[in-house]
Amino acid sequence: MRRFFSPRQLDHAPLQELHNGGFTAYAESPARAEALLTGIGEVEAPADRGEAAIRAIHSADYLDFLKTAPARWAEAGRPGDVIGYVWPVVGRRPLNLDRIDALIGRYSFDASTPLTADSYDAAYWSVQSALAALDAVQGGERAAFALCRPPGHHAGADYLGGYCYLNAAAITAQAARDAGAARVAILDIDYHHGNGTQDIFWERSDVFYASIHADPATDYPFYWGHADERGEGAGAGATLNLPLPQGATLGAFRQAQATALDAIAAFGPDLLIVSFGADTWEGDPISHFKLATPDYAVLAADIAARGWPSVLLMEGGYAVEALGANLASFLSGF
Ligand code: Q9C
Ligand code: ZN
Repeated sequence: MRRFFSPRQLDHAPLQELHNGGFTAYAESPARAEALLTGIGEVEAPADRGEAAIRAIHSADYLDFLKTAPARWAEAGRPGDVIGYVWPVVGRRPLNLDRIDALIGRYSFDASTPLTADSYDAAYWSVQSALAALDAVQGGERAAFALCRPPGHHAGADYLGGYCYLNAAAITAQAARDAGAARVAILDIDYHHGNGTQDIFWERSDVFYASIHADPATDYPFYWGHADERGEGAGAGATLNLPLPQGATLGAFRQAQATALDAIAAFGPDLLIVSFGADTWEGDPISHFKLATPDYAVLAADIAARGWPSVLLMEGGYAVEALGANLASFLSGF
């Protein structure tokens, strides 16, 4: 299987995040990418396909914010990376925002996702890796993998969060639509709900979003991913959330995935995009499912058995020592 990654994705390296009431070392580290690379050997660097596909998903003002906020932060005399401390209450008007602290509140939803001077560029190349994988599949490959890092599924059209800045899965889905795929499905099997992806396609019937994740009653991102969220308007029924309790093992996860795959089959996609997170692994430091390394091959084989052309994208996974083996297991199953 062709695999894509750009070394420029390593440049993004926030120092710390606000985690459970204190600052801790940033979990979404460049070391993650290095570890994932050990599991897959040689990778291809993606070509530069430009910003148009990104602009098809993310708003112009948000992209401008991502590029200019680090300099504004420095101008304000702040140390370290851009990080928020005030957020608008839902429905509150974003009036003439000028101060950097107001802007980061407007364009983010948590304090675990610092923005650095290198973040946009690294996220841009993470997206380019995804678009290269899409091109490979459109060129006839059965499946292709992109080592997306920073990850993407928590980022919305105009907000960052959950270690995510640009939503590679959403951008790839839209790029596939624009290249002629009539119906695209996204299967999200990261431990966390992909709130950004859900928000982006919430009212659309042409992109089906199915996610298996920790119940938001107990886990981040809390405000999205409940089972009764099914989409609205034209998108009613085109979102499927399958939350699982903490402690879930392969049996429950595999059954939920079969439910998701059946729903996707009923939808009838031309292309499948998989948001793959290895934070479902039993030893993950911030997550609470109990999948074992060989389980990923089983889950991947179940997906592959459906026969859809598939673009596989990396999302989370924070047990650095196990990432290579878990990714290798997943890709071997496919
Ligand atoms: N105390 C991805 O896996 N921090 N993002 C949670 C819990 C944010 C995970 C803090 C977790 C984001 C792509
Ligand atoms: Zn995750």
